[in-house]
Formats: sequence, C-alpha cells, structure tokens
Amino acid sequence: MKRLRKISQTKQEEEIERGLELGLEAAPSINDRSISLFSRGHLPAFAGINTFMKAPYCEDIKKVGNYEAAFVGVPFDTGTTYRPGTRFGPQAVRRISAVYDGYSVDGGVDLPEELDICDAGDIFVIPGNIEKSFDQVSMAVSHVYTSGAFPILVGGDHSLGYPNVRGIAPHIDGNVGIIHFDRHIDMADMDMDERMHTTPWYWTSNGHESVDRSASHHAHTHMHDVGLANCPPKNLVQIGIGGWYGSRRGVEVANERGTSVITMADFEEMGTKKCAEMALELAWKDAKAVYLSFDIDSIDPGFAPGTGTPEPGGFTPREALEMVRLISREGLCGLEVVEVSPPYDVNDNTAQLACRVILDALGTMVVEGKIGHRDEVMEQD
Ligand SMILES: [Mn+2]
Repeated sequence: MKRLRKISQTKQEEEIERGLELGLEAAPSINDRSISLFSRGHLPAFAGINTFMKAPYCEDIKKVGNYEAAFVGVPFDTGTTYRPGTRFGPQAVRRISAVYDGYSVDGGVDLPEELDICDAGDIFVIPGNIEKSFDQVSMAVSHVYTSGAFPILVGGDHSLGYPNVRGIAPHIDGNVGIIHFDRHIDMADMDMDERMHTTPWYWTSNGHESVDRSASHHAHTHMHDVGLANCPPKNLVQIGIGGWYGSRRGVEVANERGTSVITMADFEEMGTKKCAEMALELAWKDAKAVYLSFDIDSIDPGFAPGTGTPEPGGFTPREALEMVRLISREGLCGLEVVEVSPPYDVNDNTAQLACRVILDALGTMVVEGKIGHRDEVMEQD
C-alpha cells in the first residue's frame, strides 16, 4: 500500500483526456465529466474493442521496440494431440483481460504507470503446417525480442515452446534456463510422426551429447539437429509433472539427458517456497537468462477446464500463482502461457487464470526492477 501511494497517476489522467478527445464529451446528465460519449479507454470493462489490458495495439510491428513489453498472440493448435481449440486462446485472454485495470494491492504495483505494454497482435501461423508455423513463430518472436520488448507469448498449443525459445535463445550470450510448469513432460521426440505439443523440450534442450543423431529424424530437413546450442538439459526444470497420460517416451528422454523433473508428488512434499528455490537454483546454474513456460493444464482442471489435455491433480490457482511470482523475481527473458482452449472453458475461468499468470509475472518483475520504469514514476524517499 505504501509503495502504491508513491507511484504517480499520470497514465490515468492521460487516458481520460484521450477518451474525451477521441470519444467526445458525455451527455449533459452525466455528472462525472471524465466519462466520454464513446468508450475509448479502459471503462466500461465489458465495452470496447479488446486488446490485452486495452493496451495500445502496435499495428506497425516495426515499432514494437517503443514498448517495454508486448503481448503476442500465437493462435496455433495444429500440434494438439487430443482436444483442439487453443487457436482461440489469445482472443479469450484478451477478452477477459478487460476486467483488470493493472492496479494490484497485494502486489504493490501499478502496471499502467510502471510498464509500457502494447498488444502486438497475432503471429500469422499456417494452420495446416507445423514446420512452416514454427518458422513464422521463431522469426516473429526474434523480432519482438531483439526490438527490446519483453515477449509475452500466448498460445496456442505447447508445440510452440520450441519455436518460441528458438526465437530468443540465439540472442542470449550464454546458457538459457527453462522453467516449465505442466502436468505433462512434453519431451518425446515425435508424436504420431510429427513434432506435436508433446515434444517441445526434446527439440529445445540441447541433446548433442546424449542423443543418437543418426536416428530416423536425421533426414528430415527441419529436424537435422537436436536442440538449441545454449539450452542445456541441466537447466531445464519441469514442475507439476504427473498423471496417467503421455509420459512414457518423454520420461525416457528426460532420463537420458538429465533434466530436472519435479513431479506433483515432489511439489506436495516440498511446498511452494522450497520448490521455487530449487527450480531457480537449477535453472539459473551457469545460465544468463531464464525462460518461463506455463502450461495452463498444470492447474487442476476443476479450476482450468478449458484446455486440450486435462489431467486432474494439478496446482490450485493460489499455488500456481505463488510459484509464478517466486520464479519471476529473478527476472525472465520471455514468458509463454499455452494450452488455453476456450471451446472447453467455463465462464472464461481458464483464460482468466492465464491472464493472471501474465499479470503476476509482470507485476513481480516490475517490483523487482527487472522490467518497466518504476524508478521514474515513484517518489524517492
Ligand atoms: Mn500439458
């Protein structure tokens, strides 16, 4: 609360002025003269054309570097092996994000004041072609990252983990750690003969030392090499893994390469603080940056039913969000939230949790001075 009182409130006033300028003055019977005739700002939350958090739409993507963070939709679900629908994820997260004004009492953060964020729109994915979409995604993510905006990548299915990291890791001068929240290990080499949403970490983590590269995929032009050079398996931490689906092949690979798998049973035993501490230690060991990959199905489907491959026994929202905040304190080079499938959602609950993961991660990083411009808008003691 004290911290919040010290933060300027200029963005609020600017928004009102802009609303009156673009949306005209309200009818005479309206006493509050900050209200405009046409809705042009945050209010009403249910009105307007939604970008993420009603942030400016960065239509000219060449200008994305004018912002400190960019919401990037990746509406791709061709990598889904069970229920589809995550191509509608970015739009659902945008829609429910309208309910939030970015001012958090428990986080002690005022996002509109402290972080310049835009909505960069969606990447043009090719629905029928996984490999071409991966190329589009990596190039687009690379553009956003090298422009200087923090990438908030909203899927889409989890096959995106690979092209997303491939858009960032090559620009980092040193090793990249990955912290991966999921009920599924997502580390098979192939699923049904393609790189699906069950495979991203096989292709991302560096397997040069332990994987037989003369194996069957060697011939495929897109799959001639396994792993990104600076994503060593020892820096990949997978949290919340468990359940009864699709782990067989991924566990073999994880064992071969020596990644760190913290199962849901491990998490229960350790609790949030110890678990986050361990994850940070492993992911940051000799690494320059850490990437956060959050699969919404890591949260129990009782809370987050709108997802492609639900698996009971996941995190409660409170556990998941606390973990996200603890992990984000050290800073991130990128954040992805994947597997929100609105056709299976109830009351936007799942999309709302995805939105909260983003807000809690951003808010924590702003408070810790990892992104944004808190120093400029906060009164000094
Ligand atoms: Mn999953």
